[in-house]
Amino acid sequence: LDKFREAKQLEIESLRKDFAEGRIPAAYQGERPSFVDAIRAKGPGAIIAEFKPASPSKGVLGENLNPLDWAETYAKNGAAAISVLTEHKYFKGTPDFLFMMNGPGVPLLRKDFIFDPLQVAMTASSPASAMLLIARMCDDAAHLRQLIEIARMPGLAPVVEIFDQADLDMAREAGADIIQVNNRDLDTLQVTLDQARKFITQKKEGELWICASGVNERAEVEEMASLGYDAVLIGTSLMRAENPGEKLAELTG
Ligand code: IGP
Repeated sequence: LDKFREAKQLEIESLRKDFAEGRIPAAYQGERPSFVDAIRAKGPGAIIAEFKPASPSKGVLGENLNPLDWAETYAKNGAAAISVLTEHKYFKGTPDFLFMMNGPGVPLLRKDFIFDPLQVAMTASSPASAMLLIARMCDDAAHLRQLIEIARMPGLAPVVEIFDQADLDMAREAGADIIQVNNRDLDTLQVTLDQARKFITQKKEGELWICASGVNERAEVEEMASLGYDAVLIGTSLMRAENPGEKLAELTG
């Protein structure tokens, strides 16, 4: 995770400078459709469809992609929410995607490496409904709690990603209520759905759980739904599909 952290340093420094000099972006004034309600409305195994032009594990996934076209395709074919990569160096994303993909009205989840309160505050100036916070990028539970609380102020849903038991314990201690189990080890890039199978046994009443990474087929979505996952987040297999709309419809069931 260190390389991802490092990729954000310049951006954080420039945010600091902007804030220090009074260039504080206004909060987004439009509607933020509820991320949690949209997932609950689709029932267990709702699909969060991800848009990313590239990834560290698979390299470039597409050239000159039109973010709005993808958002419309995802909206039309049953996505409960759309995950949008805004990280530039490894995923070829930009925060502009959040504005470009806002049209269809499906809640947007900002996917990036966010561990500084200013990055959280900045997200409030975009139309995102939710944002990813990776537990282990934080120094401790108090740090994570601070990010969670800043996210909630303008109505953004904080999604806390975990890889192991210590992460889950930290997420709970920090007051997280949306837990995302990442099946991909971000250091080795190895994927196993056993991660998702193992942790879901600890789901508590009132929490929303998301299974992320390595899901390719409808049967896997059904298994995750039956285990208790409220949503399954799918990126690569949609980005690489011959016909992403058809693939999403098939995954949605
Ligand atoms: C998507 P996949 O295997 O469907 O492409 O996985 C998603 O889980 C992944 O993009 C992701 C991610 C992240 C990206 C999960 N957590 C944290 C960046 C940062």
